[in-house]
Amino acid sequence: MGLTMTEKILSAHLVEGKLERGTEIGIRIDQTLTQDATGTMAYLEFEAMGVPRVRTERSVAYIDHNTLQNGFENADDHRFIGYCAKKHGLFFSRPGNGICHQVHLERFGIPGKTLIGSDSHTPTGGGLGMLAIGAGGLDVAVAMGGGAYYITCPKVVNVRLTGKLSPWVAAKDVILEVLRRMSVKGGVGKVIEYTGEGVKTLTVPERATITNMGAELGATTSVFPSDEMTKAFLKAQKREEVWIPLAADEDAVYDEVIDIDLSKLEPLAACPHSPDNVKSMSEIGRLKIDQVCIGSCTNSSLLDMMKVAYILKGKTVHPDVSLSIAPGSKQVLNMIAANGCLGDMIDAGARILESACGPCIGMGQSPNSAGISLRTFNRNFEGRSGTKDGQIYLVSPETAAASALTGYLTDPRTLGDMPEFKLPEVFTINDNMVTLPAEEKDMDSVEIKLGPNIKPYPETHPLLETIDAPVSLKVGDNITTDHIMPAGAKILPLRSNIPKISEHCFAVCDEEFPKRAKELGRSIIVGGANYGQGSSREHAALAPLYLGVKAVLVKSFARIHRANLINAGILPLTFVNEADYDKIAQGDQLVLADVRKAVEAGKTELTVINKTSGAEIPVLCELTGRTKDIMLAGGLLDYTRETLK
Ligand code: MIC
Ligand code: SF4
Repeated sequence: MGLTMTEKILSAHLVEGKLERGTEIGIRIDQTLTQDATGTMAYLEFEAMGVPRVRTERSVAYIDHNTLQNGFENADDHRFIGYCAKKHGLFFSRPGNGICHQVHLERFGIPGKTLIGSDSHTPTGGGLGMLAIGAGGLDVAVAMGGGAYYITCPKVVNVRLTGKLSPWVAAKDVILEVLRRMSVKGGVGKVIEYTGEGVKTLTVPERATITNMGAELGATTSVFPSDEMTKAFLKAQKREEVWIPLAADEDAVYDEVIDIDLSKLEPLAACPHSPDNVKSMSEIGRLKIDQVCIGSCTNSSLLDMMKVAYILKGKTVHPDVSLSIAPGSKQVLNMIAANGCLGDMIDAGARILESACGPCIGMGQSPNSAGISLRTFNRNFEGRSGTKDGQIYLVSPETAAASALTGYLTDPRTLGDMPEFKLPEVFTINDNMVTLPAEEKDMDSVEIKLGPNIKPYPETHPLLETIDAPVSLKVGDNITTDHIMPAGAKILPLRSNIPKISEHCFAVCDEEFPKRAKELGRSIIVGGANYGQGSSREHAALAPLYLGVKAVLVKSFARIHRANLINAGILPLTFVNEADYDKIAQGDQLVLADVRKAVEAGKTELTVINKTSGAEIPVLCELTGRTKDIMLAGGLLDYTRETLK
């Protein structure tokens, strides 16, 4: 029986378990990446494990998220991460060098390798034929220390591409089409593999746009073959020697097949407030806009910037629109400065931002009240832009640029003939903003400075004998980690300070939650389907841990968040019957009697007694041998400290 690309990479890296769908497997990790918003915690955790140097082939620490230095906090974090990198053997990508995923694709990614990153868009590397997975900071810290990374052996979905994109239709429209068909929870437990003749027509940055936004499907990751196009990209990055071919076998067996004819696609937009709320331009109709933001790890490559500059050249941004552009990396910025594209953007009235995440994570450029903003980003969750009632539409750079000129959502196909945009044969290469680690013999002399805002990992507790606690919060379906632990310019500087950031936990849903949870001491959260979708931020588990949350009972979980809860020692439970969700109200007192004994004994079906209503509710507590031990120990940190020594 033939193998999928996923199975080929997984089997070459398998260290525990068998490649049987749905079972837990451990894989060896070749590369890791961190960014600053999740990085300080990850390095505190790494230091707590007591491993002196990273044990991966390549680990890179990036600074790209918290770049608005509106106070000392972010700068202190940057300095802390820089020194950790130097001491512990990591490459350090300094602020200004670009967004982690864009830079990693350009300078570090290698086909056939495994990569985990403390950022949910790490699957961008799938555009190069890597198996690149987003994870919580603690999982990344363990992998840096040489530990395996554990996932549920995924199902594999084959997206077969035929044809070729029509002029002005973009890679973004491909992934929006996949999201329209599969939804934000359609990818949970699956890897999405792209194959077919249509693959050959897509460049590596276009493939990366597609794999990047596979995160919005809830997928474990997405992967493209490594072919001649991949080789040409690596050659242009002067890294041809790392190329290897990768393709699925002809007789590979897939769990699901989706066919997409690229030539039939049209420009699409994800409407507020979910990346799968996808509509065509005609379905949306006439839409007056206030803002356009171009950039983010999804759409900030050189090719994207060249298309945008071509559309803007010689024109002026509509008087009612604010247009901002953030090129994805120093390499991109350098090259558009040299080839005249940057001048065309400035000339048209674009507000040029530094090469960083910026508005994508609410670090500036929040739209006006109820403002309509078109963005080339990957997430349009409510409030994420920094404006609570902002209306965010996700579109391609082509649609964004065309609309910035007219002041209305505009189908870029109205722009007329499209010239051929080609990737350069050689990119401008200057890695001077990547600092190399100290040599091992010098590492002891590197002193790590902690700023006053950097606080230790919160106190953990072994699993209780019995959980007898009230429901401190009940929420609905599709709760994102942006609801649980909001980001934005005001809150992000607190990422290294769990007690302080906890004060903002669930602020989007219920501002009273942190105070209430603290007063209750111990409590339980109840939620709906796809709970914890979105980012990898472990803060969405660490803040509840700090606030005394002992268990989270929901209809279903998103993959990374569930893992983060276990890592933090919070019990993840799901309803056996989804209808039982209605049998619990906020404030009810729930009891899980002798839960520790049950978990120790490997029982997966438990009973929650609702003391307030008297209802008996069957719930699932699906832990494997390893996750069971982690839960019993009170989290991954304590568990690992012992096992890595
Ligand atoms: C995001 O896009 O939500 C982030 C900010 O990059 C997060 C990581 C974080 O919260 O720091 C992610 O995608 O994992
Ligand atoms: Fe940064 Fe946005 Fe990408 Fe997250 S999605 S890594 S915030 S650019």
